[in-house]
Amino acid sequence: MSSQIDHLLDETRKFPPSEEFVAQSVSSPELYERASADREAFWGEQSRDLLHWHKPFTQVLDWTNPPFAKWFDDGELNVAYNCLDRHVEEGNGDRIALHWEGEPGDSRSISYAELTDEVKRTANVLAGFGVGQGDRVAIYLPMIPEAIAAMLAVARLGAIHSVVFGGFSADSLRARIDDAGAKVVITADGGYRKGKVSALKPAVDQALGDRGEGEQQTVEHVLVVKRGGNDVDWVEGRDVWWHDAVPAASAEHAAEAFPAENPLFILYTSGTTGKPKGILHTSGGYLTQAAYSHKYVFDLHPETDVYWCTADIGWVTGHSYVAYGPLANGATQVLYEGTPDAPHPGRWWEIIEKYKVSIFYTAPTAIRSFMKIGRSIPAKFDLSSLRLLGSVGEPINPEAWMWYREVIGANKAPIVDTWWQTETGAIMVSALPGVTATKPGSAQVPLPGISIDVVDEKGVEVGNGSGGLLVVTEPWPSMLRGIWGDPERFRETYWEKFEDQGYYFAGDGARLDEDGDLWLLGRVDDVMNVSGHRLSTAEIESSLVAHEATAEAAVVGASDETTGQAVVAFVIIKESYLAGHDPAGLAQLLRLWVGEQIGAIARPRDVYIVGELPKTRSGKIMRRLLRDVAEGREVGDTTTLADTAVMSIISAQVK
Ligand code: 6R9
Repeated sequence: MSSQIDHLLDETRKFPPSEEFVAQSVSSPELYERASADREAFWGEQSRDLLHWHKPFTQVLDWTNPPFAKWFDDGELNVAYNCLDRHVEEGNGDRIALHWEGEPGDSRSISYAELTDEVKRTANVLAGFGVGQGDRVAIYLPMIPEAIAAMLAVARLGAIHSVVFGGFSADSLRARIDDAGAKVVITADGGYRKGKVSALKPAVDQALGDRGEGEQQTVEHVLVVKRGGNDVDWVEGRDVWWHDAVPAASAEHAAEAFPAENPLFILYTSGTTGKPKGILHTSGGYLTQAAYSHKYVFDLHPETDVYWCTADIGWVTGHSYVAYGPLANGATQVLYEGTPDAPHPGRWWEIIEKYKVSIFYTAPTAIRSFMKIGRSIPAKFDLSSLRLLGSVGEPINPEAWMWYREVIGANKAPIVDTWWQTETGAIMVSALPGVTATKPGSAQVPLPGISIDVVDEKGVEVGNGSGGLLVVTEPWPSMLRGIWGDPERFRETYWEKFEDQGYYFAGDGARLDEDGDLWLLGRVDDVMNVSGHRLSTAEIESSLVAHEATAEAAVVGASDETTGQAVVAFVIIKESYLAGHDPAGLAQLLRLWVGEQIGAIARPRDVYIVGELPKTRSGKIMRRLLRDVAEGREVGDTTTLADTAVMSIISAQVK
C-alpha cells in the first residue's frame, strides 16, 4: 500500500477552473477569508442566509459540555418548511423538485407545490397514527418519490426517521426497528431492481414477527406504497395502503417550529463491533451545513441547474445530498429507482441526456465499473449538459478520476472529490469548484468553516509531506450529536483517542502532500469499504459463526479493482459438518447465508474453508496476514504468531 501511496503523491497534474466557470461560480476565495476571520460568526451568517428560522437564534455554538455540541440552540425552525413551503411561498411552486425515473422507464416530474402538498397529507396521516415530536418512524422504501415525501413528513412533525436501506435483510431491519423503538414503518410492496420486482413488504412482516421474552413490539402501523404490484400479506388494523390514506388526508398542515437541536434522524452505520451504531443528527446545524455544502461544493444555480446524486436514501449521501441539501436550496433534481445497467449499460447516461443533468454526484466504484465496460457506451449519449462532477464514498484513484474527467466531463467539468462520513453529516473536505485547482486523487482542502488536521498517534500535527490520522479539530454544525441510546459508545469511539486535544477521530488514515492537500488512505480500524458502503468485519464474522456449520471465522477487506475493497472470509468448519459436505458447496452456502442475514452487499466475494486461523499468543486473529493471502501477496511478518507454520498451511488451502 505505501509504495502505491508514494506513487499517488507524485501526482502533479492540476486543473484550475476555467475563466467562464469562475465568472459564474457562487463561491469565491472570500468565503475562506470570512470563515477564518470568525468561524462562529461565519456559520451564523450561513445559517441565516440559507434557512428560514421561525425563531432566530442568539447563540451560534454552545461547546461548554464537549463532546456534546449545541448549535443555534435557542433558535426554532421546521426542516420540512425549509425544504418545501418557503419555496412555494417565494413563488417557485412550479419549479420541478423531482424528475423521477422508474427502472422500467415510467417517470414523473413533481413540482415543489405538488411535493409540499403530498408531504402535508402524509404528515396528517402519520399524525393520525399518533406520530408526534420525538417519535421514531422507520422507512424501508425503494427510490421512489414517496421515499422523499416520507422523510419530509416525519421531519415536518418533529419526529425522527430511521431510513433502512432496501437491500438490508429482515433481520437487519428488525434490529434497527427495535433499537430505535419505531412506532410506524413506511414501506412498499416492492420496487424494481435489475428488471425484476424485488419484494420489501415480506421483510417488514418478518421483521415485525413475534418478539421473544423481554423484547417489545413497538410498531403500531405499517404504511405501504404500492409500487411493485406483487402480492402481499396484510395485517388488518396494522397495515394501511399509502394510496388509500394519503390522497384522502387533508392537504392543510401548518409547519410547527421545533428547537434547533430537535432530533431529525437516526442512521445506522457499521462500526468496529458487530452491532451497528445509530448515528443521531439534529435539525438546525445539520440543515445549515447540508444546504451550505450543497450550494458551494456543487456551485448550485437553482433556477437553471439539474442536479443528480445517484446515492440511495438508505445511506447518508442520500439524506444530505438527495433529500435535505438540494431541497433546502430549491434545486431541481433527478431521482432514479434502479441499477445503473438496467435495462442496458447506458442507462445512467441516457438519463443525463434526457433531463440535461448539469451536476452529477456519484461514487468511484460506479466510475470504475463503467471504465471496465469502456467509453463506447457513454459516447452514444449527449452528455454536454454536464458542467460539474462529484465523487464520494471512498478514495478515487487518479486513473478513474482522469477517466471521469475525460469521458464523462468532456475534459472541462471540474471534479469535486468530497470526503465526509455518516457521522459528519455533510461534506467536510472538498475543492470549491470555482476556486480550487483540482488534483486527481486528492480530496484536497477543508471547506470554509471546517477545521481538519492530520496528526500522529499522540495527536501531534504531522505537517506537510507526512501521513497520520485524520481529525476534526473544531466542532461543526452537522456533527453527529451521539449514538442512539449509547452516549458512552459515542465518547469512546470518536473522542477518547484524542481526549486531551478535544479532537474528533474519524477513523481514516490521511496524508498531507507538499501543497498541504489531503490524500485519504482508507480506514485504520476494522471497517471495510465495499463499493463505498461501510461494513464491519466483526458484523460479518458474527453472522458467519451464527451458522451451525461454522466453528470460527475471520473476515478481511481485500482490495478489489471494481468495488475498492471486497469481503473475504476465512472459515473453520466444525468437524461434524465437514464429513459429507464439499468445501465449494459449504463456501457457497455461507456466502448466501451472510447475504440473507445482513443483506446482499455484505455477501463475501470469497469464502475460504481453512483448518486454522493465524493467532497471536494472546489469541488475537492477525487479519493483516489474511489480507496478504486474500490479495495474493507474499505473507508478511509472522513472528508474533503462536504457531508460525499456520500461514503456509492456510496459503496452501486457499490455492
Ligand atoms: C459519505 C460516506 C465514510 C467513510 C470515511 C472514509 C470513506 C468517504 C471519501 C472517503 C476517501 C472520499 N470516504 N468519502 N474516502 N475519499 N471522498 O461515504 O459516509 O458511508 O459513513 O462512509 O467512507 O473512509 O470514513 P459513510
